[in-house]
Amino acid sequence: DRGRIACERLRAKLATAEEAASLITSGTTIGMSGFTGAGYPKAVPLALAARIEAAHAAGDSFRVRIWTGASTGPELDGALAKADGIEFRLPYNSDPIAREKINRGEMDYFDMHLSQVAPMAWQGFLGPLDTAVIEVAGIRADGSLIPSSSVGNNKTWIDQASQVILEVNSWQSPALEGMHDIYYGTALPPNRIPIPLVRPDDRIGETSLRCDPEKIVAIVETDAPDRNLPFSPPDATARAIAGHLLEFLRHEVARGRLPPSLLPLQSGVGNIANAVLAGLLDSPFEAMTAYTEVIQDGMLDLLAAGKLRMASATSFSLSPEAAAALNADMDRFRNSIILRPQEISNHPEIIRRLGCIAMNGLIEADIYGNVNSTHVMGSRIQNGIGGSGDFARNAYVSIFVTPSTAKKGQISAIVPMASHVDHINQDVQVIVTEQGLADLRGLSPKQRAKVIIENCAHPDFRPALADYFRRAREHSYGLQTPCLPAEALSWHQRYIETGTMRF
Ligand code: 0RQ
Repeated sequence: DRGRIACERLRAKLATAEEAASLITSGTTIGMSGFTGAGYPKAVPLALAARIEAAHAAGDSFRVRIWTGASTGPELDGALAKADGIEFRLPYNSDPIAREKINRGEMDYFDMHLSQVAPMAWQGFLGPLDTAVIEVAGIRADGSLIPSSSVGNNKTWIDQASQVILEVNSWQSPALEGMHDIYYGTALPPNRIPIPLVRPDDRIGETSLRCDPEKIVAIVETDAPDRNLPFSPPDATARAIAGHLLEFLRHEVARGRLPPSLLPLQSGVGNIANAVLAGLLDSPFEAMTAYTEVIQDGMLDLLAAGKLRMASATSFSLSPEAAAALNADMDRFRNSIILRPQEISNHPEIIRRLGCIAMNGLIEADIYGNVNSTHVMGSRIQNGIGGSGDFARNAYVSIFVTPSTAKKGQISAIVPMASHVDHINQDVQVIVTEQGLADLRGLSPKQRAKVIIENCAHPDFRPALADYFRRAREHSYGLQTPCLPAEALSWHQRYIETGTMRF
């Protein structure tokens, strides 16, 4: 598609994916585009993986360090992990092959707050960045870049890398142009100034990415879809969770603690988050807004129905059907969607100012409301903290949603003590399971435990939790947050040894 590269001078840099990959050397650091399966490069990482496999077959070592926005797709994390080509990865991964390598101890992974990636790169804490590999939807005549279906850390990677490789993907809708808002006003302390965003629909930047043409070493044309995973339709558990949450929001509006159009919504990824959004379709709330990280199917439905006035995010995360529908109808959504760099979509200052309603998933919560979002049995990484910490700590109200059990009922999501903590109890104000909702605001640890056990725990595990809590109150060393250290993690040990937390 010649029309995608309007800058004549840059057309001279057209190359194959193999030629582009040959410019990347072992031991270097690559900043790639990509966020929740959207806007990641699809050809160069595959060619790089083939190059790495060939090097390994010849007995040579070849591994690279990969930074991204968040999760990507099988052509990037999957292919490079399979080739054993990733030495170090940040800041978020959900690829199953990479997850396996990490949990086998064969790949180092720095799982970090998504808002902090770009600032830390600028602060120099992450080391130098050699190459940026960035997917774009097109190149304008002046050489500026039209971002694709995610923004992530692309601005920072392009600014920081010594060389830039671009993938121009003609699968991405040309109507994406104008949807993005790239803010160039960030600075390092002591020169940082307030970010001038006071409403979720404020535009504070530019619609394209700046890029020094001298740094561009190759441009590869592609025509491949984003990795879009289907959502399963909400099951009874997801619908029950959504029901409790919507009742809570209605109650907060009735009490005057939330306005009738709510406050900007943040919704995590996954089926339950999507079910909550589906529930909002039939809710009484009108003219809602979203200031969030990803736009999933449920958000598009809310926009299409006019219930959601606008949504600000850094990326799409859509099912194949929703992605096709969006691409066919992008013009309609262009004025109601803004895609921003992730340091802005997830910025603590803005989240606190706007008063977001944060809704995220969890792996387990303990009876005091400390939340583990990342590690199964305290040691096996699932995905990463992602943006949940950015939003949970700074939200107007921080909500966590989860089924009360996992692994066909063998695991309780409510445990005596979390085996790993991502969100301390002070950052967790509401917990919702299909059993019910625990409103923890203003409660002491012992009051929190009572409400969580009674409202959220599964009936099969509730008596054992209540028994633990009763004995802890009798025998604990201190009584602020009663705990029996030797027993507190025994539920996890039992699961590791027997395959069930049940007694
Ligand atoms: O694994 O499919 O192998 O069985 O975790 O669990 O119930 O499908 O729930 O998709 O909402 O994910 C916390 C992982 C929940 C997610 C987490 C296993 C379970 C299954 C998924 P299987 P579900 P969800 C903005 C916000 C951190 C990042 C974040 C997450 C798999 O929400 O990654 O919040 N959050 N970002 O079986 C053992 C338990 C378990 C368990 C769940 N207690 N023990 N396994 N699982 N609970 C978005 C971004 O930042 C990009």
